[in-house]
Amino acid sequence: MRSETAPAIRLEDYQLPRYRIETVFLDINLDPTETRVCTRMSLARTAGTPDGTPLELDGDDLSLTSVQIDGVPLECSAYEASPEKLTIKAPPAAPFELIVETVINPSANTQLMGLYQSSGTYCTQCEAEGFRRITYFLDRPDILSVYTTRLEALANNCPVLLANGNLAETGRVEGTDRHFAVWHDPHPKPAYLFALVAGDLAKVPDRFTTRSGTSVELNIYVEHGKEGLCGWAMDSLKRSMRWDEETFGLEYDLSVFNIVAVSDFNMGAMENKGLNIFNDKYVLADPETATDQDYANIEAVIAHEYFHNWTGNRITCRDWFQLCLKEGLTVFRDQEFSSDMRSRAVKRIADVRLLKSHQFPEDAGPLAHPVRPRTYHEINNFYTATVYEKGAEVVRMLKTMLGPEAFRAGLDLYFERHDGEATTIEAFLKCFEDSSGRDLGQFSLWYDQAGTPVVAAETEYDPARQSFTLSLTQEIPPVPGQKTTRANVIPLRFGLVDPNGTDLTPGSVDGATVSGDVLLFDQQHQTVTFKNVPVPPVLSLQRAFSAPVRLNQKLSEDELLFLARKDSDPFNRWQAVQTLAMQDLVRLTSAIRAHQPVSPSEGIIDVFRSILSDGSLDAALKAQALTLPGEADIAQEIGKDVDPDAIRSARESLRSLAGKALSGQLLQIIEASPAGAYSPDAEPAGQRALANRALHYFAVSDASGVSALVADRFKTANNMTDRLAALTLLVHSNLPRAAEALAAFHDRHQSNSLAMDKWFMTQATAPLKDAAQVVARLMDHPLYDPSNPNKVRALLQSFASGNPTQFARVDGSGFKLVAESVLAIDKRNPQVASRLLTSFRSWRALEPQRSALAESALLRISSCEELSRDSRDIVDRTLQ
Ligand code: 0A1
Ligand code: ZN
Repeated sequence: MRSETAPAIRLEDYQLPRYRIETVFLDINLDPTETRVCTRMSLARTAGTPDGTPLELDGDDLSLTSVQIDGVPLECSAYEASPEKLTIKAPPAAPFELIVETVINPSANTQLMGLYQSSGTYCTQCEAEGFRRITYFLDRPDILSVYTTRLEALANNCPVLLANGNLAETGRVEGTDRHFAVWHDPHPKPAYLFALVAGDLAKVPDRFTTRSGTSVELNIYVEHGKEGLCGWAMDSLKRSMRWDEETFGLEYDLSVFNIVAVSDFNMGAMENKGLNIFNDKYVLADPETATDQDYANIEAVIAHEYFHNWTGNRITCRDWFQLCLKEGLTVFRDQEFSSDMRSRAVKRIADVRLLKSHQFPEDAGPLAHPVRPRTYHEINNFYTATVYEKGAEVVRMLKTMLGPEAFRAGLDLYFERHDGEATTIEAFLKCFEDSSGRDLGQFSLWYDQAGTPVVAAETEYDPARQSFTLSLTQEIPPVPGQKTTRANVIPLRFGLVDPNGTDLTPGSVDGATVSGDVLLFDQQHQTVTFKNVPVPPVLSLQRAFSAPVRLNQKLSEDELLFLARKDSDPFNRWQAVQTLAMQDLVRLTSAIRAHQPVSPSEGIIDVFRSILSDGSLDAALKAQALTLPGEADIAQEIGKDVDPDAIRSARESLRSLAGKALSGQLLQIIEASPAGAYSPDAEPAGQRALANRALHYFAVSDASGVSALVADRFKTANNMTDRLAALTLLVHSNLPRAAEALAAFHDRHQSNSLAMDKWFMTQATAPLKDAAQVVARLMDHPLYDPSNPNKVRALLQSFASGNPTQFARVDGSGFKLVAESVLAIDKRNPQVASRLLTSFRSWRALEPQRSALAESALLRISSCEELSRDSRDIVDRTLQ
């Protein structure tokens, strides 16, 4: 464990590698405590490397057994070895072969980086810097090598032996009870894409024929007995493969594509070449144990990892600062895929909700960083909402600005020009410049400036001139370490909506470039005049959330009510409802804090009523429109001196008003919820979402028999979506049958670890005053396992980030519980600990009493001398 603050790595210090590794032959002899790794690599100096330049290979917690060059063991004086580094002092001038042997202990690897065991199965995680925990190597993404991997293990324990690429050979090791497999991957790749899996797993096979006629073997490997849970993942994989061919002309490039599901995994999944390794949560599903949201997540994550084959693997990152090159682009691609599979508007709303609830607070707090950071201490802490989600928004803006054809031409050029390379954001943007003839210099600021731009918009209609004027101002709020900022180029989709709800077509526009419905706002202040506008319109701005900015548009309540009913852009209809609700929630929160009587406004209830009875809207969209902004979103809107209890009371008062006022309509919807066999398709999922949203409001109405209705829905549910929705309502509203339902859920699902994660999470997110004690007690539950990241996320992470009133309790017990857990987990798994620690990131926005309590919890963590590099980095930045 390294307790010191790691040195800063800076983008400006990037240097080309001094050596390259052309081929790698790995011979891995698997054993739980003593795995022997023999690595044979062909090395050559890169042009310009002077004679005698030492070769410095990265390691992490390694133990060296031998080292040879061109078949000759090295004298001790010719090299230096430590667990973190192997230096060959004076390597030969001509290309040479280096053989390095290390011994590692997978069963003791609790960090889940490098080679580890999950339920007895050997597996690896090498991104970002895990390969150096297997062997000494130039562990950086711009070293691209062709890998051959020989795996050897006990034949009985590990009948399945997998690595990247195509299978080349298998056999018994004569005179032993061991067997081996050799895999060859012809595509040069960085070490972070290396993977192996060995164990006793069941195989679910299928095939896919590419559009050029190659038949690809597809396999999903899971624990025995779980074969029946892979159907949706396999179907999603085949749809992803077809979609990438049809949408981007990209075909798969090996004869086999393997997916392995493991239960212990730090993140969602990993795109290792030809051998994707998944957190089993993103593979396994059936109606009994998975919700509609789980099905949608599986579809998206399977697609995401598959799409990385081109955006990430064939073209990779030159260095880790360029992480968004593969992640932003791949998230954009998976979002597009899901939009095509489902409703585009509903998907957009869900993505924007995620962006606003995760990325906006990150960008507004101490952990803010640009989409392409310029410096880091620990790269594992940069797998963030900013790199992923804002990174995807930047790619989407590029498409919005250039238009679909020029965007596609730029991407085609990117694949043509950079296939087989490790490259940069500059090279990516250059492809779009070259294909479109546009200058993207100003656009590139989106990659380099942190903070969410705030756009203020004011309008004025001049009836005499029949002109409509829009005044725009942009500003980036202060971000730690960012001294100056420049104006971004912000593509704003818009519509001038006439009183009938029809978009007007203005005669001409002064003051901005407008093409179609996209206006480019690229100065600090800009005044745009639309001419020949016959009637005063209502401006619908930032349609489809065309740029990741906060919009301050002065719309009256009447104008918002109008857009909520009439806007032709479904996203902005939803947005208008959210804005109306948010304004009311902020007003109610301050009334509650000032001990004034609260009375939610009736306007929003009328909107809900008309949305519910609008036959042109699909159920999923109605469900989204009826979902009030979350407590954390309201906190963010308020910005400072935040009191989570007041926010919750405000939200509950609005919910209760809606529940009472609309109870008749709500009950009808609940009763019309889909019956019969479950299907995960978007349409019935949308109906379930609406019915459960209706139940959520109905539960706080005055109607009689409410709690019996919820309890009955729990009992009679034929799928996990409805069962979990009812359970959550019972527990979170502390209804009479809550304990009974929790016990029933436990008994029904105790043998299914993923379903039990929902049971832990439901209790951890209950806004009840004993939640911290309940969480502490559940940490001793026999099914809770602190070494399983999914369990930590289900219990502790969901408490810290999904239960704002109880995490930030005025007695400090919530902060204390999480801080102590961070310290305990940090010893075992720094990545999981540091992620949990990020839940403190908005502590300065809390009211003084709570923020003081949060600060002392953070100081307690900071004072620990044994802190991992990951947690040290987060705690230092959070406190700065
Ligand atoms: N590249 C993966 C995410 C990932 C990142 C890091 C990991 O370990 C530290 C694991 C997975 C993706 O984008 O899906
Ligand atoms: Zn990714």
